Amino acid sequence: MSRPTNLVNSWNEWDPLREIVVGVADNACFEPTEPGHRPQLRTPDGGSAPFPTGPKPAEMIERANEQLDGLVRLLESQGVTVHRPVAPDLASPLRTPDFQVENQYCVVCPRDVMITLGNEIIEATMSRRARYFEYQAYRKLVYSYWNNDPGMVWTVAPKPSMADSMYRQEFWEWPLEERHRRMHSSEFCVTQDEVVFDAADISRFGRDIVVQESMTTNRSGIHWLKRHLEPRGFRVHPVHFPLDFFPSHIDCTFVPLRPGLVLTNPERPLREGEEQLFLRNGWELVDVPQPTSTNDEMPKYCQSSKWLSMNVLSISPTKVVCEEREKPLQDLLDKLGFEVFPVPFRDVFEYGGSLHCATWDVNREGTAEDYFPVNDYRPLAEGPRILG
Ligand code: ABU
Repeated sequence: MSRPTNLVNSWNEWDPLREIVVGVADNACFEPTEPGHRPQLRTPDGGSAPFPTGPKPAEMIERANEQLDGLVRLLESQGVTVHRPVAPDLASPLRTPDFQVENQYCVVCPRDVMITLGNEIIEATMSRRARYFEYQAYRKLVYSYWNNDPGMVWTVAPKPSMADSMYRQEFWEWPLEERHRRMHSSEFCVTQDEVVFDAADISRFGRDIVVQESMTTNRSGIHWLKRHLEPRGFRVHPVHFPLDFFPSHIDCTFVPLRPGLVLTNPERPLREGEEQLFLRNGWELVDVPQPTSTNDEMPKYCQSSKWLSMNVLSISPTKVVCEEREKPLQDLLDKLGFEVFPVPFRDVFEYGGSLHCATWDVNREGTAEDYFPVNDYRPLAEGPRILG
Protein backbone atom coordinates (compact mmCIF):
# COMPACT_ATOMS: atom_id res chain seq x y z
CA MET A 1 0.00 0.00 0.00
CA SER A 2 1.20 3.54 -0.66
CA ARG A 3 2.38 5.90 2.06
CA PRO A 4 0.55 9.24 1.93
CA THR A 5 3.86 11.14 1.94
CA ASN A 6 5.01 9.58 -1.34
CA LEU A 7 5.86 12.15 -4.01
CA VAL A 8 4.69 9.67 -6.62
CA ASN A 9 1.20 8.44 -5.76
CA SER A 10 -1.72 8.27 -8.18
CA TRP A 11 -4.11 5.32 -8.42
CA ASN A 12 -6.96 6.56 -10.54
CA GLU A 13 -8.18 9.38 -12.79
CA TRP A 14 -10.26 11.29 -10.23
CA ASP A 15 -8.85 11.46 -6.67
CA PRO A 16 -8.01 14.99 -5.42
CA LEU A 17 -5.11 16.24 -7.50
CA ARG A 18 -1.90 17.41 -5.79
CA GLU A 19 0.79 17.42 -8.46
CA ILE A 20 0.66 17.31 -12.25
CA VAL A 21 2.74 17.88 -15.37
CA VAL A 22 1.31 20.08 -18.16
CA GLY A 23 2.92 19.90 -21.64
CA VAL A 24 4.52 22.78 -23.56
CA ALA A 25 4.34 23.59 -27.27
CA ASP A 26 7.93 24.95 -27.49
CA ASN A 27 9.89 23.63 -30.51
CA ALA A 28 6.86 21.67 -31.81
CA CYS A 29 7.00 20.36 -35.38
CA PHE A 30 4.35 19.05 -37.75
CA GLU A 31 4.02 15.30 -37.28
CA PRO A 32 5.73 13.43 -40.14
CA THR A 33 4.17 10.76 -42.31
CA GLU A 34 5.49 7.39 -41.14
CA PRO A 35 4.34 3.75 -41.10
CA GLY A 36 2.37 4.23 -37.86
CA HIS A 37 0.77 7.52 -38.83
CA ARG A 38 -0.51 9.32 -41.92
CA PRO A 39 -1.42 12.90 -41.03
CA GLN A 40 -3.96 14.61 -43.26
CA LEU A 41 -5.10 18.20 -43.56
CA ARG A 42 -8.66 18.81 -42.46
CA THR A 43 -9.82 20.67 -45.53
CA PRO A 44 -13.03 20.51 -47.61
CA ASP A 45 -11.19 18.55 -50.34
CA GLY A 46 -10.60 15.71 -47.88
CA GLY A 47 -7.02 16.58 -47.13
CA SER A 48 -5.45 15.80 -50.51
CA ALA A 49 -2.86 18.63 -50.22
CA PRO A 50 0.45 17.55 -48.65
CA PHE A 51 0.73 17.83 -44.88
CA PRO A 52 3.44 20.33 -43.88
CA THR A 53 6.72 19.20 -42.38
CA GLY A 54 9.28 20.81 -40.08
CA PRO A 55 8.79 23.33 -37.27
CA LYS A 56 5.36 24.82 -36.61
CA PRO A 57 5.11 28.61 -37.08
CA ALA A 58 5.98 30.65 -33.98
CA GLU A 59 2.51 32.24 -33.73
CA MET A 60 0.82 28.81 -33.65
CA ILE A 61 3.16 27.71 -30.89
CA GLU A 62 2.49 30.90 -28.99
CA ARG A 63 -1.30 30.44 -29.20
CA ALA A 64 -1.05 26.87 -27.89
CA ASN A 65 1.31 27.91 -25.11
CA GLU A 66 -1.13 30.65 -24.01
CA GLN A 67 -3.87 28.06 -23.55
CA LEU A 68 -1.54 25.58 -21.83
CA ASP A 69 -0.43 28.39 -19.49
CA GLY A 70 -4.11 29.19 -18.81
CA LEU A 71 -4.64 25.59 -17.68
CA VAL A 72 -1.58 25.88 -15.44
CA ARG A 73 -2.99 29.04 -13.81
CA LEU A 74 -6.34 27.35 -13.18
CA LEU A 75 -4.71 24.27 -11.61
CA GLU A 76 -2.44 26.40 -9.43
CA SER A 77 -5.45 28.44 -8.27
CA GLN A 78 -6.90 25.10 -7.08
CA GLY A 79 -3.81 24.40 -5.00
CA VAL A 80 -2.21 21.95 -7.45
CA THR A 81 1.58 21.93 -7.96
CA VAL A 82 2.37 22.06 -11.68
CA HIS A 83 5.57 21.07 -13.50
CA ARG A 84 6.44 21.56 -17.17
CA PRO A 85 8.67 19.42 -19.41
CA VAL A 86 11.71 20.82 -21.19
CA ALA A 87 11.31 20.62 -24.97
CA PRO A 88 14.51 19.53 -26.75
CA ASP A 89 15.32 20.35 -30.37
CA LEU A 90 12.69 18.46 -32.35
CA ALA A 91 13.38 19.79 -35.84
CA SER A 92 16.49 17.79 -36.75
CA PRO A 93 16.13 14.50 -38.63
CA LEU A 94 16.23 11.45 -36.40
CA ARG A 95 18.07 8.26 -37.25
CA THR A 96 18.34 5.01 -35.28
CA PRO A 97 19.73 1.66 -36.54
CA ASP A 98 16.17 0.71 -37.56
CA PHE A 99 14.51 3.82 -38.96
CA GLN A 100 14.82 7.44 -39.86
CA VAL A 101 12.28 10.21 -39.70
CA GLU A 102 12.50 13.82 -40.88
CA ASN A 103 11.66 15.44 -37.55
CA GLN A 104 10.18 14.67 -34.14
CA TYR A 105 6.78 15.97 -33.02
CA CYS A 106 6.18 17.85 -29.76
CA VAL A 107 6.01 17.51 -25.97
CA VAL A 108 2.47 18.75 -25.47
CA CYS A 109 0.91 15.42 -24.46
CA PRO A 110 2.74 13.76 -21.56
CA ARG A 111 -0.31 11.49 -21.07
CA ASP A 112 0.69 9.50 -24.15
CA VAL A 113 4.20 8.80 -22.88
CA MET A 114 4.17 8.69 -19.08
CA ILE A 115 1.85 7.03 -16.58
CA THR A 116 1.73 6.89 -12.80
CA LEU A 117 0.44 3.60 -11.40
CA GLY A 118 0.45 3.94 -7.62
CA ASN A 119 4.05 4.70 -6.62
CA GLU A 120 5.43 3.69 -10.02
CA ILE A 121 6.15 5.81 -13.08
CA ILE A 122 6.22 3.89 -16.35
CA GLU A 123 7.62 5.29 -19.58
CA ALA A 124 5.62 3.74 -22.41
CA THR A 125 7.24 2.06 -25.41
CA MET A 126 5.43 4.45 -27.78
CA SER A 127 4.23 3.40 -31.23
CA ARG A 128 5.35 6.13 -33.62
CA ARG A 129 8.87 6.98 -34.76
CA ALA A 130 8.52 10.73 -34.30
CA ARG A 131 7.68 10.09 -30.63
CA TYR A 132 10.39 7.50 -29.91
CA PHE A 133 12.49 9.87 -27.78
CA GLU A 134 9.66 11.93 -26.29
CA TYR A 135 10.39 10.54 -22.81
CA GLN A 136 13.57 12.65 -22.77
CA ALA A 137 11.54 15.80 -22.08
CA TYR A 138 10.43 14.29 -18.75
CA ARG A 139 13.72 12.74 -17.60
CA LYS A 140 14.80 15.72 -15.47
CA LEU A 141 11.49 15.52 -13.60
CA VAL A 142 11.63 11.76 -13.26
CA TYR A 143 15.14 12.06 -11.82
CA SER A 144 13.88 14.57 -9.26
CA TYR A 145 11.20 12.09 -8.12
CA TRP A 146 13.76 9.28 -8.17
CA ASN A 147 16.20 11.32 -6.06
CA ASN A 148 13.64 12.62 -3.57
CA ASP A 149 11.17 9.75 -3.16
CA PRO A 150 12.90 6.54 -2.06
CA GLY A 151 9.62 4.63 -2.39
CA MET A 152 9.18 5.54 -6.03
CA VAL A 153 9.58 2.86 -8.70
CA TRP A 154 10.76 3.91 -12.17
CA THR A 155 10.18 1.57 -15.08
CA VAL A 156 11.11 2.02 -18.72
CA ALA A 157 9.13 -0.32 -20.93
CA PRO A 158 11.12 -2.12 -23.68
CA LYS A 159 11.66 0.08 -26.71
CA PRO A 160 10.38 -1.53 -29.93
CA SER A 161 12.46 -1.32 -33.09
CA MET A 162 9.87 0.72 -35.05
CA ALA A 163 11.46 -0.87 -38.13
CA ASP A 164 9.27 -1.24 -41.24
CA SER A 165 8.57 -4.85 -40.23
CA MET A 166 6.80 -3.68 -37.06
CA TYR A 167 4.00 -2.11 -39.10
CA ARG A 168 1.21 -3.29 -41.34
CA GLN A 169 1.29 -0.72 -44.15
CA GLU A 170 -1.77 -2.04 -45.96
CA PHE A 171 -3.88 -1.00 -42.94
CA TRP A 172 -3.99 2.54 -44.31
CA GLU A 173 -5.44 1.39 -47.65
CA TRP A 174 -8.26 -0.82 -46.34
CA PRO A 175 -11.62 0.40 -47.67
CA LEU A 176 -14.40 1.01 -45.17
CA GLU A 177 -16.05 -2.37 -45.85
CA GLU A 178 -12.74 -4.10 -45.08
CA ARG A 179 -12.46 -2.19 -41.79
CA HIS A 180 -16.02 -3.21 -40.95
CA ARG A 181 -15.29 -6.83 -41.78
CA ARG A 182 -12.20 -6.78 -39.55
CA MET A 183 -13.69 -4.75 -36.71
CA HIS A 184 -13.55 -7.60 -34.19
CA SER A 185 -10.02 -8.75 -35.04
CA SER A 186 -8.26 -5.74 -33.43
CA GLU A 187 -5.54 -5.71 -36.07
CA PHE A 188 -4.39 -2.22 -36.90
CA CYS A 189 -1.24 -0.56 -38.29
CA VAL A 190 1.05 -2.18 -35.69
CA THR A 191 1.68 -5.95 -35.83
CA GLN A 192 1.84 -8.20 -32.76
CA ASP A 193 5.56 -9.05 -33.09
CA GLU A 194 6.90 -6.47 -30.62
CA VAL A 195 5.71 -4.97 -27.34
CA VAL A 196 3.98 -1.68 -28.21
CA PHE A 197 1.87 0.63 -26.09
CA ASP A 198 1.17 4.32 -25.61
CA ALA A 199 0.37 5.23 -22.00
CA ALA A 200 -2.82 7.02 -23.06
CA ASP A 201 -4.47 3.71 -23.96
CA ILE A 202 -4.56 2.96 -20.22
CA SER A 203 -7.21 4.13 -17.78
CA ARG A 204 -6.71 3.69 -14.03
CA PHE A 205 -9.35 2.47 -11.57
CA GLY A 206 -7.35 1.72 -8.39
CA ARG A 207 -6.29 -1.93 -8.48
CA ASP A 208 -7.88 -2.32 -11.90
CA ILE A 209 -6.26 -1.07 -15.06
CA VAL A 210 -8.22 -0.92 -18.29
CA VAL A 211 -6.20 -0.99 -21.55
CA GLN A 212 -7.55 -0.38 -25.03
CA GLU A 213 -6.27 -2.47 -27.94
CA SER A 214 -5.62 0.08 -30.65
CA MET A 215 -3.39 1.44 -33.41
CA THR A 216 -1.03 2.52 -30.63
CA THR A 217 -1.27 -0.48 -28.26
CA ASN A 218 -1.08 -4.08 -29.44
CA ARG A 219 -1.80 -7.36 -27.64
CA SER A 220 1.92 -7.86 -26.93
CA GLY A 221 1.91 -4.49 -25.18
CA ILE A 222 -1.06 -5.51 -23.05
CA HIS A 223 0.63 -8.84 -22.30
CA TRP A 224 3.74 -6.96 -21.11
CA LEU A 225 1.59 -4.75 -18.88
CA LYS A 226 -0.08 -7.83 -17.38
CA ARG A 227 3.21 -9.59 -16.69
CA HIS A 228 4.65 -6.45 -15.19
CA LEU A 229 1.65 -5.29 -13.17
CA GLU A 230 -0.07 -8.46 -11.95
CA PRO A 231 2.75 -9.35 -9.51
CA ARG A 232 2.28 -5.84 -8.10
CA GLY A 233 -1.39 -6.64 -7.35
CA PHE A 234 -3.05 -4.96 -10.34
CA ARG A 235 -5.69 -6.57 -12.53
CA VAL A 236 -5.22 -5.60 -16.18
CA HIS A 237 -8.34 -5.69 -18.37
CA PRO A 238 -8.06 -5.38 -22.17
CA VAL A 239 -11.00 -3.50 -23.68
CA HIS A 240 -12.17 -2.98 -27.26
CA PHE A 241 -14.33 -0.47 -29.06
CA PRO A 242 -15.03 -2.26 -32.37
CA LEU A 243 -16.80 0.66 -34.06
CA ASP A 244 -13.73 2.87 -33.72
CA PHE A 245 -11.85 1.94 -36.90
CA PHE A 246 -8.84 4.13 -36.02
CA PRO A 247 -8.56 3.72 -32.24
CA SER A 248 -5.75 5.59 -30.53
CA HIS A 249 -5.84 6.47 -26.83
CA ILE A 250 -8.76 5.62 -24.58
CA ASP A 251 -9.39 9.09 -23.18
CA CYS A 252 -11.79 10.21 -25.93
CA THR A 253 -13.82 7.03 -25.57
CA PHE A 254 -14.06 5.83 -21.96
CA VAL A 255 -13.46 8.41 -19.22
CA PRO A 256 -14.00 7.60 -15.52
CA LEU A 257 -14.85 10.62 -13.37
CA ARG A 258 -15.51 9.21 -9.91
CA PRO A 259 -16.15 5.82 -8.30
CA GLY A 260 -19.20 4.40 -10.05
CA LEU A 261 -19.25 6.73 -13.07
CA VAL A 262 -17.66 6.48 -16.52
CA LEU A 263 -18.36 8.89 -19.39
CA THR A 264 -18.82 6.84 -22.56
CA ASN A 265 -18.70 7.69 -26.26
CA PRO A 266 -22.09 7.03 -27.93
CA GLU A 267 -20.40 6.19 -31.27
CA ARG A 268 -17.86 3.79 -29.73
CA PRO A 269 -19.62 1.20 -27.54
CA LEU A 270 -17.57 -1.39 -25.64
CA ARG A 271 -17.30 -4.86 -27.18
CA GLU A 272 -20.35 -6.83 -26.04
CA GLY A 273 -19.68 -8.41 -22.65
CA GLU A 274 -16.89 -6.03 -21.60
CA GLU A 275 -19.43 -3.71 -19.95
CA GLN A 276 -20.28 -6.49 -17.46
CA LEU A 277 -17.32 -5.80 -15.16
CA PHE A 278 -18.68 -2.29 -14.66
CA LEU A 279 -22.40 -3.12 -14.48
CA ARG A 280 -21.89 -6.05 -12.08
CA ASN A 281 -20.08 -3.70 -9.72
CA GLY A 282 -22.78 -1.03 -9.86
CA TRP A 283 -21.01 1.42 -12.17
CA GLU A 284 -23.00 3.73 -14.40
CA LEU A 285 -21.86 4.21 -18.02
CA VAL A 286 -23.17 7.58 -19.20
CA ASP A 287 -23.03 8.58 -22.89
CA VAL A 288 -21.76 12.10 -23.52
CA PRO A 289 -23.64 14.46 -25.90
CA GLN A 290 -22.41 15.13 -29.44
CA PRO A 291 -19.38 17.45 -29.51
CA THR A 292 -19.90 21.05 -30.64
CA SER A 293 -17.70 20.50 -33.75
CA THR A 294 -18.05 17.84 -36.41
CA ASN A 295 -14.88 16.00 -37.44
CA ASP A 296 -14.68 18.31 -40.50
CA GLU A 297 -14.84 21.39 -38.29
CA MET A 298 -11.85 20.43 -36.14
CA PRO A 299 -8.73 22.65 -36.51
CA LYS A 300 -6.95 22.21 -39.87
CA TYR A 301 -3.84 20.39 -38.58
CA CYS A 302 -5.59 18.46 -35.80
CA GLN A 303 -5.36 14.67 -36.24
CA SER A 304 -7.69 13.77 -33.37
CA SER A 305 -11.43 13.23 -33.59
CA LYS A 306 -14.26 15.54 -32.55
CA TRP A 307 -14.40 13.45 -29.36
CA LEU A 308 -11.60 15.54 -27.88
CA SER A 309 -14.75 17.12 -26.39
CA MET A 310 -14.77 14.41 -23.69
CA ASN A 311 -11.01 14.57 -23.00
CA VAL A 312 -11.63 16.24 -19.65
CA LEU A 313 -9.33 16.48 -16.63
CA SER A 314 -10.51 15.72 -13.08
CA ILE A 315 -9.23 17.93 -10.27
CA SER A 316 -11.20 15.81 -7.80
CA PRO A 317 -14.29 13.53 -7.77
CA THR A 318 -16.42 16.71 -7.82
CA LYS A 319 -14.38 19.11 -10.00
CA VAL A 320 -13.74 18.71 -13.73
CA VAL A 321 -11.93 20.90 -16.28
CA CYS A 322 -13.72 20.96 -19.66
CA GLU A 323 -13.03 22.75 -22.98
CA GLU A 324 -14.89 26.08 -22.96
CA ARG A 325 -16.94 25.53 -26.13
CA GLU A 326 -18.30 22.14 -25.02
CA LYS A 327 -21.46 23.53 -23.42
CA PRO A 328 -23.61 20.38 -23.88
CA LEU A 329 -21.00 18.30 -22.02
CA GLN A 330 -20.65 21.00 -19.36
CA ASP A 331 -24.45 20.87 -18.84
CA LEU A 332 -24.32 17.09 -18.46
CA LEU A 333 -21.47 17.32 -15.94
CA ASP A 334 -23.40 19.96 -14.04
CA LYS A 335 -26.45 17.64 -13.90
CA LEU A 336 -24.23 14.82 -12.67
CA GLY A 337 -23.21 17.05 -9.75
CA PHE A 338 -19.77 18.28 -10.85
CA GLU A 339 -18.35 21.76 -10.52
CA VAL A 340 -17.16 22.51 -14.07
CA PHE A 341 -14.15 24.69 -14.92
CA PRO A 342 -14.32 25.72 -18.61
CA VAL A 343 -11.02 26.71 -20.25
CA PRO A 344 -10.17 27.57 -23.89
CA PHE A 345 -8.02 24.77 -25.35
CA ARG A 346 -8.76 24.42 -29.08
CA ASP A 347 -5.39 25.87 -30.11
CA VAL A 348 -3.79 22.87 -28.41
CA PHE A 349 -5.81 20.28 -30.39
CA GLU A 350 -3.34 20.05 -33.27
CA TYR A 351 -0.62 18.97 -30.84
CA GLY A 352 -2.34 15.65 -30.19
CA GLY A 353 -5.10 16.16 -27.69
CA SER A 354 -7.04 18.17 -25.18
CA LEU A 355 -7.01 18.56 -21.39
CA HIS A 356 -6.43 14.96 -20.32
CA CYS A 357 -3.86 14.30 -23.06
CA ALA A 358 -1.87 17.45 -22.23
CA THR A 359 -1.37 16.42 -18.62
CA TRP A 360 0.19 13.65 -16.54
CA ASP A 361 -0.81 13.44 -12.89
CA VAL A 362 1.99 12.34 -10.59
CA ASN A 363 0.26 12.78 -7.26
CA ARG A 364 -3.36 12.44 -6.20
CA GLU A 365 -4.64 11.75 -2.72
CA GLY A 366 -5.83 8.20 -2.10
CA THR A 367 -4.68 4.61 -2.17
CA ALA A 368 -5.19 1.37 -4.07
CA GLU A 369 -8.94 0.84 -3.73
CA ASP A 370 -10.76 -2.18 -5.11
CA TYR A 371 -13.69 -0.78 -7.09
CA PHE A 372 -14.51 -4.14 -8.73
CA PRO A 373 -14.93 -6.74 -5.99
CA VAL A 374 -17.25 -8.75 -8.24
CA ASN A 375 -15.00 -10.10 -10.98
CA ASP A 376 -13.86 -13.30 -12.60
CA TYR A 377 -10.36 -12.01 -13.31
CA ARG A 378 -7.89 -14.66 -14.40
CA PRO A 379 -4.26 -13.58 -13.91
CA LEU A 380 -1.58 -14.84 -16.29
CA ALA A 381 0.01 -16.88 -13.51
CA GLU A 382 -0.12 -17.13 -9.77
CA GLY A 383 2.86 -15.35 -8.24
CA PRO A 384 3.90 -13.20 -5.31
CA ARG A 385 1.73 -10.13 -4.83
CA ILE A 386 3.49 -6.92 -3.80
CA LEU A 387 0.23 -5.21 -2.80
CA GLY A 388 -1.03 -8.34 -1.05
N1 ABU B 1 -5.10 11.56 -28.46
C1 ABU B 1 -6.47 11.29 -28.32
C2 ABU B 1 -7.16 11.15 -29.66
C3 ABU B 1 -8.33 10.26 -29.60
C4 ABU B 1 -9.33 10.46 -30.71
O1 ABU B 1 -8.99 11.07 -31.72
O2 ABU B 1 -10.49 10.07 -30.57
